Amino acid sequence: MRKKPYLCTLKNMHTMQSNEEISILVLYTGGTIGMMQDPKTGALVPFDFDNIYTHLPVLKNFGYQIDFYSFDPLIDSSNMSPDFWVRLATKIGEEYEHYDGFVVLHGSDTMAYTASALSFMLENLNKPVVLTGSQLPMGMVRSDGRENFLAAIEIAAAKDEDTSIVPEVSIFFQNQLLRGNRATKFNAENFNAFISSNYPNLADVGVHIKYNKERILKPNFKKLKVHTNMDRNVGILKLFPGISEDFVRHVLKTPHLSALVLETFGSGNATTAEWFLAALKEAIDGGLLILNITQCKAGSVEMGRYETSLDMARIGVISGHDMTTEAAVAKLMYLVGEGLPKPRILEIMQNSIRGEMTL
Ligand code: ASN
Repeated sequence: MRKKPYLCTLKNMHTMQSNEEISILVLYTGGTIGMMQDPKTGALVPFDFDNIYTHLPVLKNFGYQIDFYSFDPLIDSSNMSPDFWVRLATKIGEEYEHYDGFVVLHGSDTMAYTASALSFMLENLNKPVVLTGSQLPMGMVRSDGRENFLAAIEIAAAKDEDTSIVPEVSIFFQNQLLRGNRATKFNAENFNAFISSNYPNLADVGVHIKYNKERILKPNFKKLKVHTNMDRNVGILKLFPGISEDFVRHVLKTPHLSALVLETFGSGNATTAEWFLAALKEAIDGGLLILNITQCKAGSVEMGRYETSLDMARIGVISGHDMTTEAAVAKLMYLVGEGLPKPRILEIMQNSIRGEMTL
């Protein structure tokens, strides 16, 4: 689709014409997938993109036009930030018309946050944006990075006739393609590091790539709109038995706090202590948005099911339904950043706008 040189371009002249017409942009942000051991300290540090190319000459065999763009500096994804998301979304926006699909190489630690953020920032996305990474550096013999990267490329390039099969933000990790804003990193060691408990896989990869087409978002063929005003004043408060009034009140009084994800127990339950409800009510009356998200990895908030969530609903805490914490944070950053009036934000929070919740 495009022929603009980047860091390097791989092309196999011996493959089918149709493959050669497909172009993929790989955006490299850092993370374990492209790391190597620092000879002095022994710690894992990011390396130049050229090293990935050295480890994956097989990329040529796809026959696609594959271009690479490296961010500078490359980062461990623990250093990911809304500023970086803006750079990433802006780059995808700038290159959108030139490519058929995008693969984002990203550290796994905060990949679900980035995938969620991109899903909201890229409105009317009609092309694949596949995030992938690895648990072991690509340079290691047993690395999972190689398979993850190659499958992500194939998925980003996959089309039915002229239409991308997965025109949404997704995460590919160890044989599974997950909706980006439904995924969570749940395992720090296993290659199978991500789950999407509340939404089925978009595809399963074995001998064949089996797309779950019914569950993949349909393209709307509208023009891409990139939103870059992510509000930074969003917080998370995780409840635990014994949480103190002082602590809760300090969090709620954080200067400029605009929205808070309250991580509750089970189906959205919390202590019924008077001080707790009074503190939340004061904050809500003062303009704070409080969203109820369960600490459980699967299932949904159901406010009013138990007495321990009834009062929260009454004072104006809103239900996050079955959204992940990552999606909740990103959605709040996006909606508050858009400068929408509070009633409109509350309304949108009760609707799924990018497939992020089941209603
Ligand atoms: N710390 C790494 C990162 O998120 C972990 C990984 O990629 N597996 O960048």
